[in-house]
Amino acid sequence: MPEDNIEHIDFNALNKKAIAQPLVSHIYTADPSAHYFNGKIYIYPSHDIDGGEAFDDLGSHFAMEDYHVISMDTIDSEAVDNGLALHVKDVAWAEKQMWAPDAAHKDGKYYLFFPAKGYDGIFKIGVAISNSPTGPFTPQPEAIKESFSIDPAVFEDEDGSYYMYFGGLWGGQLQRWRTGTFNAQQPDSPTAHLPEDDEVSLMPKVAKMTDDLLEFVEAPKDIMILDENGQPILAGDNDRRFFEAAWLHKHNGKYYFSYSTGDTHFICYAMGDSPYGPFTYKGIILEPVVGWTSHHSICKVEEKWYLFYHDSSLSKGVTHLRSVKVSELIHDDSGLISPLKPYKE
Ligand code: FUB
Repeated sequence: MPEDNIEHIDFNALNKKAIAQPLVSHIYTADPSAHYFNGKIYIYPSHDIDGGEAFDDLGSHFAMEDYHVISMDTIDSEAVDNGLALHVKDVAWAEKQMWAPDAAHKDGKYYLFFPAKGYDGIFKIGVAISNSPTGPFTPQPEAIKESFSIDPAVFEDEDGSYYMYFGGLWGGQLQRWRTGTFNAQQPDSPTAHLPEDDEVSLMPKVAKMTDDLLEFVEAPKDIMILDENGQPILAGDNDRRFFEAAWLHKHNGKYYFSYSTGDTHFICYAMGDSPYGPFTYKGIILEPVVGWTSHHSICKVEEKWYLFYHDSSLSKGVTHLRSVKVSELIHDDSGLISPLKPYKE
């Protein structure tokens, strides 16, 4: 239910049919990266504001300036806003657009990974450190070397290795890096430099992280998303190709790479046997929500899995004013994920 039909939506009726309600309603939150650290749930969302920027397909209206961490003692308890965790004015290399972040915990320290646009108009990914999961976080003076684009998601594997997945099309600029350097031509076009429909789609990136989680060990690589015949998903396959919102979780020894299809508004997933892929497309996790974007995370809390996601129901459909929600996610006996409809029929 992207914004095309917003004027026809009865939001009171829709909210009654929603499978979940916003976790907090005093601020707008989006792009929730949820983690279970030391027996408590921590959600690292974007903090949506109306920054007064006009709507465009580069996402200029997503003018976020800071991050707040939301915590919950249990999945049913009240969600608490822990206040300012990091502001763009404290990040030397970043000018604006603090988009979807993630976090990791290692050796008693907490790491906040975040994309932002530098003063040159190019998205990079930064890291900030705290002794507390809720911050405040102290940013590194520079962005992670060889990082680019948006939507970092950091996965800790069972052997203690950490990997960052990232990338996003259109305003997320992934298509501008096809040759390995930033292509600044046609700066106002969200779709310039994309592959043709019959070419292989742009794939998300992965890089293993250094032991101190501050840099990449290796140059970022493509992770391949394949169809049921083992062929890479094509750029024109808009219902299945990667757009943004990378996430990785592991269940019963299998790696699940999930992502948003952007302009077709699905959260879907692909499965593989290695954190580097390849991953084979398996299906939809979440049908479209109200609002253009869909972005999620998947987190195990005790013995159950949960999907954290957002929609724009609280703002009555304003695309850049979103609210984080959570719903239980079921893996069936064969390991497949049961798709969720965000509003009951
Ligand atoms: O919140 C800004 C951007 O919108 C995120 O980085 C994307 O994933 C989309 O949700």
